Amino acid sequence: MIKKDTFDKEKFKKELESNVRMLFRRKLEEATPQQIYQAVAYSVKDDIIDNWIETHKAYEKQDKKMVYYMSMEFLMGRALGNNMINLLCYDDVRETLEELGLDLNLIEDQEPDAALGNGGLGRLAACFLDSLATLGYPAYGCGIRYRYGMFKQKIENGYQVEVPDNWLKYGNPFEIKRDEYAVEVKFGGYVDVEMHNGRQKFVQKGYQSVRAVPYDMPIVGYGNHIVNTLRIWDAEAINNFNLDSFDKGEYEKAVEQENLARTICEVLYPNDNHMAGKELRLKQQYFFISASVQRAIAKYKETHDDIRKFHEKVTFQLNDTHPTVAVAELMRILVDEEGLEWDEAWEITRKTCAYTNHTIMAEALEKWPIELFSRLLPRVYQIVEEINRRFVIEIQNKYPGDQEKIRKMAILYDGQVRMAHLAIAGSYSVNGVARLHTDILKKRELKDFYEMMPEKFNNKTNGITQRRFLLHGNPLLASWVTDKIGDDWITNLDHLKHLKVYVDDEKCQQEFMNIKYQNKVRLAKYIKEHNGIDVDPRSIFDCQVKRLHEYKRQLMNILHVMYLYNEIKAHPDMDIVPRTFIFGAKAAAGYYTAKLTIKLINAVADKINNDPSINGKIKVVFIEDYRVSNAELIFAAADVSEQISTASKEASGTGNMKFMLNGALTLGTMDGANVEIVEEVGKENAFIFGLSADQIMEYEKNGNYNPRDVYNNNQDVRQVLTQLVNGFYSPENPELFRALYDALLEKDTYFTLLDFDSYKEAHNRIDAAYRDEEHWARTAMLQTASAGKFSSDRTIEEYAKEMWHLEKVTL
Ligand code: B1H
Repeated sequence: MIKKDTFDKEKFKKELESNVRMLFRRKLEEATPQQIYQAVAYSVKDDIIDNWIETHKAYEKQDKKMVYYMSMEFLMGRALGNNMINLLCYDDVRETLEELGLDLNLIEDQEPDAALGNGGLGRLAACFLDSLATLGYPAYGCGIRYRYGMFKQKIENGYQVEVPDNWLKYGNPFEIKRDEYAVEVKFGGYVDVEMHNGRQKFVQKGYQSVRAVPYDMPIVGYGNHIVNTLRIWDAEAINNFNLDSFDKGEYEKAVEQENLARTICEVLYPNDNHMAGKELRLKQQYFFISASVQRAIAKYKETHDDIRKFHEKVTFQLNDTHPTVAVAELMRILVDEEGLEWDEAWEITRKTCAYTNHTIMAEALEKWPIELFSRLLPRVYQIVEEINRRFVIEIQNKYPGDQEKIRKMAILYDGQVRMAHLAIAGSYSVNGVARLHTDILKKRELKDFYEMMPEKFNNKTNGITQRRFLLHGNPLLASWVTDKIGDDWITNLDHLKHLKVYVDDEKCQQEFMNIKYQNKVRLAKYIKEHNGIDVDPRSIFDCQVKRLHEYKRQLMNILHVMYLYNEIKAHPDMDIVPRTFIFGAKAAAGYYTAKLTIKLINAVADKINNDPSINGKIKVVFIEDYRVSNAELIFAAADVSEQISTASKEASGTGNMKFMLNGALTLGTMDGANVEIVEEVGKENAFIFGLSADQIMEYEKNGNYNPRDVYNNNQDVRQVLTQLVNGFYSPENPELFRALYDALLEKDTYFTLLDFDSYKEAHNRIDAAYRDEEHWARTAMLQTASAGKFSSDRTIEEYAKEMWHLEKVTL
């Protein structure tokens, strides 16, 4: 790793001591680990501040175009380690702390994850911010400062229990409250028309409002002195109580506004790939979008006088449809407050906004009842109506007399506001997140829109930041790679391809597998501490970590484990390579089937791990509270990466890339970015199975799949299904898993039974392959060597060049 030339150990120690004294009135020796974490974090922040100021000065001076990445979710994880890595002082700080008898790993563990996101969509936003800063692109992340992030998961008696995530309990040393940039956001009331200088003016009256207050978090670029900003908004009550002067009506309104302010940012909705449809969620969306758009316009106007050129300096990237109200809010401000004509405002809006689609799951499609939308956002709704009216005319002009097109494409239809349609109509770009996903959007989900405006559609295959998921998460492999090929890979992941010359080198193979082994020991230790389970680091670590969702098919994985267990019991001498099946997953709090699947995994784990007769041939581990920080340990230790979604359902996946980067072999369907992973590494170096997206979509269209046919013809499937309802894994309640059984036999929406045999056969191939140590080592190394494409640096360069047209800042 490039060393920072300016690091002064003694100065750092003094700072640390002084921070502990200032913050906690203690000496370093007396400080708790949490207090030491805070003190280190403040020292690191001190290192960041000047660069942060300079970066923003440079942006202003060079007047470059800026992207605002609008997202309801930023799954940042921990900041301290990442910031030190990007400041190039990680090793120096580690050594300095060692001299003081302190262990940096333990100090890092004091920091709560900033879990302001659910899963892939939120983590993608975090990786993008890292890449934007590292590449030197002017960017803001805009989001919500949830009081409570993603819930903490406890496993009690095998069941998931949700515990509030009070991540701000000890304060957040990296954030800065920017009260000076607070703005007002209005909800409800009605719209009045007033005449101003002979022009109609639409005024919202009788509303409730809150004060949106931004908190800024630094986003440090890698070794380039650039510090961008993640701006997350908190809500405060707008009026200070002054009881004497309030009449009854005002008093009630004040109380209501206080409540509104308290509730808006209270908690992240914990649904991945699912629309909650709650009024409070829409309030959250409008809250942070109105605040962000108001600030973006105010900032633009500080240094520019022609609002008609707004889109030349600003672009809004909408992270799925959740921030789509930005289209209407920008129109509202341009028309009502800046006094532009509709057509001018619409042209600016369409040139400012761009929309990324992240899913084709029907239950995730955002539609708001017009009743709710118009009551909460009366003026914004009028604007949506006008956008819709004009859009429908456009459709009619293109397809005269075709009522069907209007039915399918209108923004307002059937009493609902269809947010994806608003996003497409109001954007200059619509992109999917992997090639297959974008193709499905064009051919099926958004076919009508693609035919009407093909020029808007494009693909941007997702990526991940190697700074967190290799350099920080897997220091052993990171320094091995650097030893072999130099450290250019840290900012140019394509360089990993230079590892290919080593894949047949026996010594390198051994080194590579030895590092993998040490990472497995590290994870085994974590598992022992957290689960009390002994796992053998020489067994195959077979991992599936991601949100729990039926389409991701954790159920298929555990059914296969149940099958394997039956086989071992039936053939005690069966020769199989010992395997540790590792799961990590949170289920949305209200998702019954998902929660029952967690209980099943834990029930299977209990039985198998405690059956001495199988000699530890297989073990099952459910890692509690899967999150960014423990994910880093899992990716580094994995041999096999389970990416087994029903083909066509996983838009991209990004965990697949993190595993690949760390040398795990993919066991997967031809879904999402798996397709491109296989393309990079070669089909012979992955374990691919199952129906293709086309085959699945054919079955869905024709409705001609009957899971009972599989049940009737497949003895293994019959046996494991029966074990769901005969008490084999739940003697105290034999019917416990009935709902899973019924779902599989009645519909099997996600083709679990139909793919089961092919999945089983792929597992057999893994068993066989692992026995050839040399070949496995070669293949594992090849994963890392072929992962170059999957850097979020590559993704962001594509967004910046092909869509946003950003220029890099120079410092
Ligand atoms: C993804 C979501 C998502 N797609 C609704 N859609 C949400 C939808 O709270 N909600 O309402 C939250 C999340 N998340 C994921 O995005 C895809 O499933 C992954 O395949 C993809 O890799 C990731 C990033 O593009």
